[in-house]
Amino acid sequence: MNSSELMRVAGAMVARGKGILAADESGGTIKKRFDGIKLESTEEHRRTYREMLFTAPGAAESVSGVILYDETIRQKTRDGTPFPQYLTKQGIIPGIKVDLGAKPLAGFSGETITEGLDGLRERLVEYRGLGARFAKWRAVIDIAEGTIPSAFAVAANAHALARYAALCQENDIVPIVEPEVLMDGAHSIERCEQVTEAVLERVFRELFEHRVLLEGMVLKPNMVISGKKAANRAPPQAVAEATLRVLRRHVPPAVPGIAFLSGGQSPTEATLHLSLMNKLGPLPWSLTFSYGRALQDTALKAWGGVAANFAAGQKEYAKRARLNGLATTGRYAPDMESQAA
Ligand code: 5MM
Repeated sequence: MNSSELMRVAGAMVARGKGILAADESGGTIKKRFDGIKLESTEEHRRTYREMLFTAPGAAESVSGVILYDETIRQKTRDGTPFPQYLTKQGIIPGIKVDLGAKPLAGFSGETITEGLDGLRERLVEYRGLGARFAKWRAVIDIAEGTIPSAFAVAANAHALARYAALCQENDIVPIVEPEVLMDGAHSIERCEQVTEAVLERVFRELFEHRVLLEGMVLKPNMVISGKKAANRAPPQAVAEATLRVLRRHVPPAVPGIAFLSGGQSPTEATLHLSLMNKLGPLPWSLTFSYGRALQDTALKAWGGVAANFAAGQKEYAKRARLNGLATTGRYAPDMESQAA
């Protein structure tokens, strides 16, 4: 394990003013996104869409890294440059999703365990050869009435996350550790806070026991937020304060950065929350974004699968990247939304 290389890459992933694009939608998820714009999910359409994002003029100023999917890391720009090489030339670090998805956890109805540890060492070696310098593994924790999440499901997922992280570091790949507490449902912000605390406590215990180098990883958590269907959703300032309270209690300062997922928040909500948190600094870690939907939704709609709208899609994506870049320093304000891209 090359600790100084891991620390250097982790630091670059969470560099001031920049964040990460999550473009690692698996086959089923990208199909769902394309269904929304009535576009067939063919390999060429997926390639074109990713090329639109990766080559967007100006985006590299606010994007430190991109999470790719197994298919995408092997694809090329239309002039034949492999995506990882193209990104690297722009100063953007290529990463790869290595989990194989959340599957039903036997014996625990309604809960999942993320799979993908078998053969992971060998896959990491291959991905590094293809240019990946960081990886991502997402554990999914749902909140529901009664006993969900169970302590067992939280522990099993935390254990898998830590095994993944240790394997990544063994192969000189920075692990993004993503324990996502879902915002589906009608739960309160208080319930989300309680569950997120329990999850992060367990995740860091497992990371410690698996001897993971905290300085060479990035945490990708949910924000502490009301469920989407909650009657009285907590306002942005309460989200920022509750999220920071939990992170301060459970994330050691040795971790260089925290890159949030957006989890179903609207693009503007996700940007505002990030900015408000950064305004509450100084913080012991860099606080940035690793958004999928919140960075892509407006770009996907502007493009709509139409060749003539390629530049319009790029403009929307670059705009969201820039506004989120500002949010990493607490300098975003909602009235910037109406300003030109
Ligand atoms: C881009 O979506 C990622 C892959 O999801 P699937 O495995 O379901 O296809 C997802 O893991 C993503 O990286 C994070 O959840 C962040 O995305 P959001 O949209 O929540 O910001």
